[in-house]
Amino acid sequence: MASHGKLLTKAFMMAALPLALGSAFAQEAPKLTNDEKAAAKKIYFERCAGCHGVLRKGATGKNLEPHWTKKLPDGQTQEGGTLKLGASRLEKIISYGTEGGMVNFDDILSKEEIALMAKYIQTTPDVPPEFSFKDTMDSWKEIIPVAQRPTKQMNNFNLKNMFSVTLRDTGEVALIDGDTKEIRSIVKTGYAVHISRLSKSGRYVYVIGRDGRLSLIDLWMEKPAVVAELKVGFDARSVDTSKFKGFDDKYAIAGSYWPPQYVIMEGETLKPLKVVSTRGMTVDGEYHPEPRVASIVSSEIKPEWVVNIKETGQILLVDYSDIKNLKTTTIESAKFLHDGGWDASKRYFLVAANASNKIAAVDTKTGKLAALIDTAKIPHPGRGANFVHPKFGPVWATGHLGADVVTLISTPSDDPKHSKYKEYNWKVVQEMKHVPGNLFVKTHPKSQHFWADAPQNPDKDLAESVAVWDMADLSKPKAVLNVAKDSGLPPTKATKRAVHPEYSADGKEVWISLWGGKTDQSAIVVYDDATLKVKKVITDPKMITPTGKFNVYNTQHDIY
Ligand code: DHE
Repeated sequence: MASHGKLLTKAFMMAALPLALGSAFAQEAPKLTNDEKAAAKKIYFERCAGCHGVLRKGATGKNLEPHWTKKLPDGQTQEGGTLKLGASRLEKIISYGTEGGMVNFDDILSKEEIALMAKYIQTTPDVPPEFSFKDTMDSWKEIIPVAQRPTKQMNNFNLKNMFSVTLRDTGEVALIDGDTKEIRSIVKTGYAVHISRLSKSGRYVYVIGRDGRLSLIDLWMEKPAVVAELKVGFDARSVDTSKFKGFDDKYAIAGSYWPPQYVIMEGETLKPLKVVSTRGMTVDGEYHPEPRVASIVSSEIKPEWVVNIKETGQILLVDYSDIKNLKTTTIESAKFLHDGGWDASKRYFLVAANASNKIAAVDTKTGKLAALIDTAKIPHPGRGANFVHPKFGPVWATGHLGADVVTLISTPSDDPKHSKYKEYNWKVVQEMKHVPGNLFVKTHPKSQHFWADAPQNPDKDLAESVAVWDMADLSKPKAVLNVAKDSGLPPTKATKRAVHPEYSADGKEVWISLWGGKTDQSAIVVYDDATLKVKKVITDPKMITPTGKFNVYNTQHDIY
């Protein structure tokens, strides 16, 4: 009886605890009007949630729950550093960033917005609504049914060399002809559209927006347009199709940040088939309510997708051969999984556990973790880049947001002429000197060059430039190309970030986005890869905030 009583008391205390905490926070938290709260919520979703999570539990960015945001003494950051400037601590962090990798928002948000956000993050986060299978189904639009779509290519474009270009702030993609450099179509897609991926056939482009809207574009139409649409959640980043022989584009999968889940659908219509939650335990054995789906890639050696769960550090191999009886292998790696790409053999998928400063390599043949490699701070590979190092053999490269190097990791190879490099496998064999703030690296099997950007570097000149190495002799000084100057666009006070190098299908050109503000003139600068000279500057009033560019052939075949 006594123990029953104790249990009841404990149960009561457990139930009362959140209320007590809630009221303590409610007393201390700054008061916001409904309008202020709505405005702050919108800014938080658009600018902060990607790194800190909607529940503010932290990932690439720090935890922003009230127990942190209200507790730190003025002048101190969570990583123990100090801030020397005036004004309140949170406003300073938001304005000027921190040495821990938080970027500055003083050029994006007004002073009033910064003050509002400093108050907002001291309040208890709201839990957004869920998005059920029915919600997904209700959102589904088959704009042009398969039977009414063309049966052959109706335009005369060289589709292999078409680029799908993210126009970030207009929620559109521009389809640009790689041969003529003409914009063939501008297609409305989701809000702050994120990435494009190709069907195995190379006919369809799948575009995912940060609002969870997935758009399917048919490149065979006279003017390529959206033929189907689906909302997979409120916030999403990744998409791919089934690429194993016999399942070619039968299914597609899209991963959502909120709610934390993935949706499996029909590949050609986007009709949803299944929604799977990713909530669960982290690799440290703690329950996490918001484990977001980061990168997804399709294996060609098994009917499986590699689905990387950010906060838990679990890598899922989702077997789609029987959707009704879904089998999943859960591989423990490290927390904060983000972006990644294949090694040259396409057997191993290497993914950054960015805030853990590690790269995890999954062996998709055995379904096991092949290696967990320590790297410099905050690796950010995009999809990485593969080449044969003159001294260490096949390597996969990642850049870093938080360190001034590009890391080269030795990868296994079945080619007998590479057997002498076995001893280096899964080791960091070289760190090439670069600058912090790198997001994407790229090369091409037909190229001698290796490209890296630095759009998040606080220095304007560096953020507007890219670096190019000669892979035959990495000891040669790298070339630094100032893309903003090379573009010939009028100089602006705001930084025009040079971002995301992408090769043409033949590996002879490199396209770099010059990502200006929403009202600035932006451009894509096309370089001749052999001479490093500008070949063409693609600019147009409709080319607003271009960021990622996805060459059809290279994306379809995972060439990087
Ligand atoms: Fe991305 C890939 C998430 C901010 C441009 N980005 C990815 C992937 C993830 C991701 C999970 C891997 C997808 C895959 O392969 O399946 N990105 C996030 C974020 O959470 C983050 C940090 C913050 C946010 O709020 O979204 C973020 N990303 C950005 C940008 O600000 C970038 C630079 C500009 C933009 O357009 O938004 C940007 N992310 C990209 C690009 C890729 C990408 C171009 C694909 C790289 C590739 O070569 O495949």
